[in-house]
Amino acid sequence: MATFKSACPLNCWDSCGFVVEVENGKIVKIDGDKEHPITKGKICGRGRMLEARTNSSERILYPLKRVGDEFHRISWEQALSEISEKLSDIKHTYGTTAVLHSHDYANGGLLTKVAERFFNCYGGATELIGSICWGSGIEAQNWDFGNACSHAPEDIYNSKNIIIWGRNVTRTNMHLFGYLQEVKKKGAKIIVIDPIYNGTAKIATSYIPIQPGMDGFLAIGMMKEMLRLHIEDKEFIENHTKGYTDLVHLLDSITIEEVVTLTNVPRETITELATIYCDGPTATYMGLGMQRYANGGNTIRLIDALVAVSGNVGIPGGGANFGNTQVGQSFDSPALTLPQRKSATRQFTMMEQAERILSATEPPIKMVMVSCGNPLTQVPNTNLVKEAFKSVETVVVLEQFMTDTARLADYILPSATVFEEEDIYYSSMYHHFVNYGPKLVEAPGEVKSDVWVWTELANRLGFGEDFAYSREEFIKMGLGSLQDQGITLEALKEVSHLPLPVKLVPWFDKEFSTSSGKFEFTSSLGEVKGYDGRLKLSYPRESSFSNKELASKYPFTLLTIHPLRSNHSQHYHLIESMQYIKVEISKDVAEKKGLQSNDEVKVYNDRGEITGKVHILQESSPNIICIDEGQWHIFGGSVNNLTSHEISDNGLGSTLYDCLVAIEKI
Ligand SMILES: Nc1nc2c(c(=O)[nH]1)N[C@H]1C(S)=C(S)[C@@H](COP(=O)(O)OP(=O)(O)OC[C@H]3O[C@@H](n4cnc5c(=O)[nH]c(N)nc54)[C@H](O)[C@@H]3O)O[C@H]1N2
Ligand SMILES: Nc1nc2c(c(=O)[nH]1)N[C@H]1C(S)=C(S)[C@@H](COP(=O)(O)OP(=O)(O)OC[C@H]3O[C@@H](n4cnc5c(=O)[nH]c(N)nc54)[C@H](O)[C@@H]3O)O[C@H]1N2
Ligand code: SF4
Ligand SMILES: [Mo]
Repeated sequence: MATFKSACPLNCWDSCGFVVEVENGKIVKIDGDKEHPITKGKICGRGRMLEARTNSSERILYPLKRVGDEFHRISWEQALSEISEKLSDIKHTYGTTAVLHSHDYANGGLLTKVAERFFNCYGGATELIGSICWGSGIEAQNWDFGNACSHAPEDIYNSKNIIIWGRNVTRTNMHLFGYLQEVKKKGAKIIVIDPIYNGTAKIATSYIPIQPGMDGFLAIGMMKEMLRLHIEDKEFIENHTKGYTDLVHLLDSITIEEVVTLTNVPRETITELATIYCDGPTATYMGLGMQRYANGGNTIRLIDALVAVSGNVGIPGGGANFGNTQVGQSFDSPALTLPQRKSATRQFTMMEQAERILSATEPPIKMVMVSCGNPLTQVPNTNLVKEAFKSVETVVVLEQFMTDTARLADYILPSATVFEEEDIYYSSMYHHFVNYGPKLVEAPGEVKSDVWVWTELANRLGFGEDFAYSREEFIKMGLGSLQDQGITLEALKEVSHLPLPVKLVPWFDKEFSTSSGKFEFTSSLGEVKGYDGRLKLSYPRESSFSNKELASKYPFTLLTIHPLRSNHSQHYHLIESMQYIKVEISKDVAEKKGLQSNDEVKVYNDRGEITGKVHILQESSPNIICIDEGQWHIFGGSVNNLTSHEISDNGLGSTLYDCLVAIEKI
């Protein structure tokens, strides 16, 4: 038996370092790397289960081709030549944008970018923009700060108060939870704002249940109180911001009583929160849940404004921590993706991909290639996604397992897992370390890496010279100028993880990346893009405030949050106890509908329905139903049968949690 350092590839805040045991060419155990400065030897079950994922007897081992309702094993030669012929024919008949590359970010490896290189060299496929995950919030922070940057994890030691705002830390960001436990002992105040009383709320100084989608109003209420009490940071506002008059005008347009009604948060609590914010340093850790609403961009912008008005921008222990895109920006993406090589382009948003597949005419979508994504369970409005994917002549899916998306494919190409190829891993969500993952075992059957597939297709399509590089050469290409600062592949091989040169306290110098160089309450980037750049009073699309008629038919808000033991859809098939739909409901819903634990229920709206077993939430806002996302169709999913594919206010985010439903006992 031998042990090796490796890295978690899963799409997660934490990007953990691993220690992996290998015996007789097989992965036998995965543990945490104690020497990793942030993840310190602790990993979660999803990471440990990558052993089961890798060794699973359910892995797809050979290229498969659909014949009628069945899949037949074919050779790589047949798969690659048929797919490349189709790509070539489509290019000549319809143009390259008749091909859609559908993906998400299921693997945090640098070389997943090689897919983009392939489509750019092909001539430019239809590409997906925006993000179901965090699109609204990232765009919001681009408008306000010019970039979305978080403070380094250890900076939390400088915080007097910590606001966990819509982030399910115990489930999704375990190392932040470790830091919270530590700073709590040293006296830091922790406040959790969330419609559901979650694991983090259990250790909080106070828990504030909020009406879903109404966080922006809470931020407005706090800012109103700051101005009333004259505790705002006048120096920062005066010297480093743009559009403050517009903000004051907005704050004056609503009363504190209205804020109380809209948020369900008592007046005294709002005042107390305002004083806590101004008696900092106060760090705000936003989650992604609260921006998956039609007003999601405006919500994050109002919270950014609150952090700015209270003087918590650019100071140690402060921050409007959402994502940390400066991490990914450290790499030389253009060197890997060659954007200059595409001569045509068309963009669909991730959320609207199904609708656009169905409506596109010039050219129509003739082929969809899926990699690192499972759109049939993860993209909103599953029924529409299914209709769209079924309507396309050729669907090619690069996959490890027979997912809902793979089942709809015409060709399935078997993909390698993290331990079967070398790569480097990072996450633009939280910390700034890049981790090395060596090749530890041979891939089973005829499994190949995605890079190998793109290379073989490129060879057949006549642009093989752009792919005549080894994996190591590709990694070095992506490391770019980082190599001059000592972040080389050789160094990573030796020490397993290295910090990237990012700002540990972003905006410390108060030089913002906006066009004015200031923090922008009124956004010039928003205006350039054709939006009103001012902050607003805005509501979710599906709520009693914005659509009374819909709310009388479907009175409850459905949240479809991330599962504890699975990373999205990636673990359900390996954990038997998870293979059903758990319908969590707030106590008032149970009372109103006469429901008890374990009752069989149907949850539905105009888009679809799902059936499952009731579980009553201990504490939450009223009118809440919660079903974890990611469930496979064979086990009763997907909950995205119920969600909407409409986009958020700033155009780049989803409205997954902006979803009204009804519930009935079966
Ligand atoms: N176990 C596990 N961990 C994961 C993942 C996973 O699938 N499983 N996925 C990873 C990925 S890709 C992501 S994007 C992150 C997401 O990490 P998080 O943002 O922590 O998780 P979410 O499940 O998106 O939702 C977070 C919280 O938002 C709350 N929420 C919903 N609506 C509102 C609202 O209107 N206001 C407020 N204040 N709160 C609201 C929910 O109750 C939930 O507690 O997690 C990562 N980590
Ligand atoms: N209702 C609802 N829907 C959601 C969310 C929600 O909160 N609620 N969350 C959204 C969020 S935050 C996100 S990030 C998305 C995630 O959406 P996805 O990224 O589509 O979700 P995963 O389940 O991680 O599926 C990825 C697939 O990629 C495969 N895969 C893993 N590694 C590789 C690889 O190296 N190569 C290839 N070719 N395939 C690989 C896996 O086997 C898996 O089937 O889901 C979104 N959907
Ligand atoms: S899923 Fe996240 S917390 Fe779990 S091991 Fe991977 S990076 Fe760490
Ligand atoms: Mo995500």
